[in-house]
Amino acid sequence: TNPLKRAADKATDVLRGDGAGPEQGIPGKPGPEAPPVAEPTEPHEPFPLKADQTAPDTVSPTGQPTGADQARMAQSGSYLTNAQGTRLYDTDHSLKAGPRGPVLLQDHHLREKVMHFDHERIPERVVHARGAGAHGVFRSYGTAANVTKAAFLARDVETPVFVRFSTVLGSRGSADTVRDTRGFATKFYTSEGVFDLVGNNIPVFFIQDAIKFPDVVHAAKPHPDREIPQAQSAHDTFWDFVTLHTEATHHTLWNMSDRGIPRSLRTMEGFGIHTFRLVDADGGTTLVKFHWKPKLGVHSLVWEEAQIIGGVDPDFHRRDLADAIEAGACPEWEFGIQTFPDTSDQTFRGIDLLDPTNIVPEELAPVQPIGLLTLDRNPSNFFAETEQVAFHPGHLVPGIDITDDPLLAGRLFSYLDTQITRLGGPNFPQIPVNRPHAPVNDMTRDGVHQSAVHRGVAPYRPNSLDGGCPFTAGADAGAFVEAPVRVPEATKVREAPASFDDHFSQPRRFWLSMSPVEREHIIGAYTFELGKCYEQAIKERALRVLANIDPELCAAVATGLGLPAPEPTVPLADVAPSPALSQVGHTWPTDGRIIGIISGPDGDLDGVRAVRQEVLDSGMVPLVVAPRGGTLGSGTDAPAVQRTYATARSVEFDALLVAGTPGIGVDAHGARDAKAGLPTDRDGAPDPRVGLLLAEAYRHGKAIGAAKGGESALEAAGIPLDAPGVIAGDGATTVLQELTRLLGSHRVWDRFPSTA
Ligand code: HDE
Repeated sequence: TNPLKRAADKATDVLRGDGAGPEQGIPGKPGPEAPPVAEPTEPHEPFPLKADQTAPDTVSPTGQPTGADQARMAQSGSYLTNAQGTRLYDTDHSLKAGPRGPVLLQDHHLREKVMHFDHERIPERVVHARGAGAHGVFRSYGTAANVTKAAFLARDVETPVFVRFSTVLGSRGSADTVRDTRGFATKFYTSEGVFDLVGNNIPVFFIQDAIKFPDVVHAAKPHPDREIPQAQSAHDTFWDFVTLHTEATHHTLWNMSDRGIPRSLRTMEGFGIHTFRLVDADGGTTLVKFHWKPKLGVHSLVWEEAQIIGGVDPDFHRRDLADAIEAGACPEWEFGIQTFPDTSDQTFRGIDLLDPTNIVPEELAPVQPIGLLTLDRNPSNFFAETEQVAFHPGHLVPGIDITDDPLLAGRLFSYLDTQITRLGGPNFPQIPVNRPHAPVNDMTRDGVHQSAVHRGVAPYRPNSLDGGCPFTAGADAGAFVEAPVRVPEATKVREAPASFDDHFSQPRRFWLSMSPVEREHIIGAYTFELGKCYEQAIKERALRVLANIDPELCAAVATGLGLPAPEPTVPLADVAPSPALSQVGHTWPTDGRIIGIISGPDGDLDGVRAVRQEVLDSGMVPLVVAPRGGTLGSGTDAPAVQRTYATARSVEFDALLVAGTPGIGVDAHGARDAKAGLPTDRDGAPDPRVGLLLAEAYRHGKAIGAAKGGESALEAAGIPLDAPGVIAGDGATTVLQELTRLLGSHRVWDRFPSTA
């Protein structure tokens, strides 16, 4: 069933209960004619509890277990109450001295309701404020069991998870498709406590030392005077910082590549970035880097699409994730590790593993699959779950430990600290989405928002009054014991190691690994972003950085900016490309891809029906686009219309198929036929918005098909029928088969100039 239709039905349900006068809702005082419609029509049982919302083991003052009951308290019973559980007869009118009289100060319900509302907002995250989350399950293959004793990585173990994806720079209400890094944070509710992997979709970071984090974030956030631009890196302070601070070069290059504008959260890779240390049952250690590989492949938008979506559908990624899960197309990622020997120098093939601006190419250390993540349940309350979830790289379990990456060290401090401001105190682990699924028996007590009622009198150790309880465990009973790593004897310094000084060879490897079309996109991104800067000196400095990555890249961007290309200031690194870094040249599953089927009342309606069914059968999503809403044609099997020419925009579709004549729709104001505004010599031309749909899809390298006369719409849009990725045929379903084949490569890459 179509999630959009379900949403519309829900909305209708909500709208149905109108027409009640206030006095009709007073229990015991029903209105003369109508029943009290303000009451729920169907009193229902409390919502079912979620497995991940069980609380620490505590008791309430009445001796009743809390936690489970607390979650139930959220919404239970059939009647509206105040926050103290007292039933209310009216929540729509303030208490007044007569209907036209002054509002009375004694209205305690008004006071409570508005007081709570006044405090509904909490500070947004200082970074990663804009996010979308989902619940899921992680199934371990057991293939890492020889390198880690972590119970959740043993064979065939299933662990509940909550994942939050985010952009970094924008505010909570900013657009999803801006050019930015994406957060990919996973909370594993393991049997040994919570493990958080707080990663990104880019495997390297801007800085090598946590002490630079306030600097990079201040530079990238909106300018402090006017607070613009929102959620953008295309401004002077960002480029000022990243060109002066050249260790940011590698991450910036990834941002300027297609990785900075993912097609979907479901088609992003994820990376733990830092090198972690796994510990096996015998105490043996292995260094690892964590990877998430999406089953659907790694796909991106093109920049024009990203910009259009920012206005047309700022919730594009959030909606896509929720719709896919609701439709049962649950996104999956394989969890993988690159493993390295835990040597004293912490390097692998000359690559410093403690430097978070480095990757280790997969060709040198393959990513070994160790489990599968499936996101299968949307949050039922955004604030309670996605907003209040609190991640922390220090949430570790036995078998997973940290290394001396100086960036990670600062994070271990920062994430706890920030929750105190954001979530209002130290008891955020008791918020349902943060509660461990393992028993909690700690000795922290009290504090703001304490919701546990702890037992016992001796929250200290050693004690005799609580019988010495609780006991500490040894490593053999599942305790987290730090790996006994030797700390080198050294002098205190504020310095980085010399191995952190190479800022250009890894970016050069990335550039050399890109296909021509990906390079073209990178050039376009730098030209756009630097073109938005006002300061000439910053543009010139940026070109000097680019010259040290690659002269061709530098020259192309310089041309776009109208500036001379400088010479490199360091010798160009002699590095081999890593083909695994390119997103182009593979074939991927087409699950969940969106096919727009354009047709009018005089179009190929049999074709529309047949294509719709085939799209559904192959696990993709058909959206019928027609001149008007309702159904296309009449009769019981008339296809329902999901988008009209007024509501459709090309960016939503992965491929378009015109089935017969598209016809003319009503214009955006709903007042007249769109054709009415056209010059008379355009008579007979299709609706101009169909032309825009097709022309944009063509420009963005999308597969386009036409059947049974739909070709004329393509021609009117200036699309050559023999162009790459344009399929014209007599049978709509035959055309669909070709489109599906093309979708396996995500886009028709041959249509981009660099490959022509
Ligand atoms: Fe974060 N980061 N970060 N970060 N980070 C936060 O924590 C911080 C870094 C990442 O969906 C904050 O709860 C410092 C690297 C994600 O809730 C804050 C440093 C990586 C999220 C914070 C870094 C990340 C955050 C803001 C430099 C990739 C969103 C609110 C040492 C491996 C998590 C919060 C979510 C969030 C600090 C660097 C990823 C302020 C000091 C490197 C995915 O604590």
